[in-house]
Amino acid sequence: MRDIEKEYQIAKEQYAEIGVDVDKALERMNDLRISLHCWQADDVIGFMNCDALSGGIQTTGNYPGKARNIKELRQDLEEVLSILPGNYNVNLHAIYLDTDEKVDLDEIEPRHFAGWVDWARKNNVGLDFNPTCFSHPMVRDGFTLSSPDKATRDFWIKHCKKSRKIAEYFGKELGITCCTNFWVPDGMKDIPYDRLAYRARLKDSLDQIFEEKIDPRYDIDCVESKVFGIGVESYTPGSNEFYFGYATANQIGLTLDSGHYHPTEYISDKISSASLYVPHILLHVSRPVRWDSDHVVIFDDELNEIARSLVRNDIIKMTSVGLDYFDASINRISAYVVGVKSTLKAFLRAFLEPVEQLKKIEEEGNYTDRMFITERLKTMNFGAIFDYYCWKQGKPVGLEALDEIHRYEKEILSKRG
Ligand code: RNT
Ligand code: ZN
Repeated sequence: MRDIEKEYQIAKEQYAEIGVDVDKALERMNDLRISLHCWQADDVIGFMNCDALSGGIQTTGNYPGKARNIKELRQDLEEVLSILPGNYNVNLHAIYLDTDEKVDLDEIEPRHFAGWVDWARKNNVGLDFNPTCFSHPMVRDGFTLSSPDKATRDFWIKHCKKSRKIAEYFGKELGITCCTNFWVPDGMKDIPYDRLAYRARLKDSLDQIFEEKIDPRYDIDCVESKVFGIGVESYTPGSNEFYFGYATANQIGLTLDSGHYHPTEYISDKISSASLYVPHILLHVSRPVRWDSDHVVIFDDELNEIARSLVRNDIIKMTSVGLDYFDASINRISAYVVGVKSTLKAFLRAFLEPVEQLKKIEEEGNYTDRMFITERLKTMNFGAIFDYYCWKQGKPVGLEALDEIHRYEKEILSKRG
């Protein structure tokens, strides 16, 4: 039998030797509120009778057990939340509305999401929101807010405005700020002739969407850039420069998705810059593989660097940590658990650094000690501390979580058609 508490005590002494207070690090884990994306459970399909995902994003795989309706989706999210330690928001897309009414995206109202508010209260989570500007017939030739066609732009402007009102409603009802993310799939497969006109229209549409001021206690709006997508390889109006400029000029939030840049660019090195210019940062923690492929987040170097960026720069408060990936080739509950646990581990590990000491060493130009201590940190036993963190919250530790995932698959997922 493992003695989790004893292992924890040993690791704690190790950390004390390099000047880290482990109990304080664990307390700081409470500052985190991860935004759990609802769309891993059903491969980004939603409940608006859409049969295929479009807009340059794709899921591959047909692992059995995907959530087919709102009941199953909530059941899965509850299962995920039951396995994980920590605090959460659940991140909804507009297509996950809860209603029998036949409404189109430009007609959605808070009442169509009242069921989610009840559910969130019951499950002790906040809610985040996204207008869904894809997988819909009004995406005209691949364009929404930047379309040359005014009727198309107006439809999506209306949808985005309605979305902000739903976000405000979530924030008011739950007393937890709703972070709303605006991402549009607009772009061109081949080389555009006029790069400016689409951007000018996108800017004008956004100006209309954000015209109404909403109390940031309820809703914080963030805009998400992307360098390219499937079918829009040559040009996206909503590039990094476009949205970095837009968010800075208009003082709204900036979303940084780890899969949305050139392969040698990392969002971990963008976070600190953004923190100087925009009021809020929303992370879409994802994992690109060669291109924007939204793989399940794992405990890799970039994830650790992202967490360090927030912790070392002390900017957790101005940041929402959202996950954004969708893998249909493995058990979807496991995909959630691995992604979230990896993220939690990365943050815990970042909290277990002697931050002030290392900053001082660096400023003194003492790069010898900087290298030595940061290398030493890499093999410290933070795993024992993480297990203790899960155990203390009454959550499954290590492979126990996998046993639970297998049980759920056998009893629930395998019975879905
Ligand atoms: C797409 C963007 C966007 C979506 C979600 C579903 O490339 O990352 O955030 O993944 O809105
Ligand atoms: Zn994203």
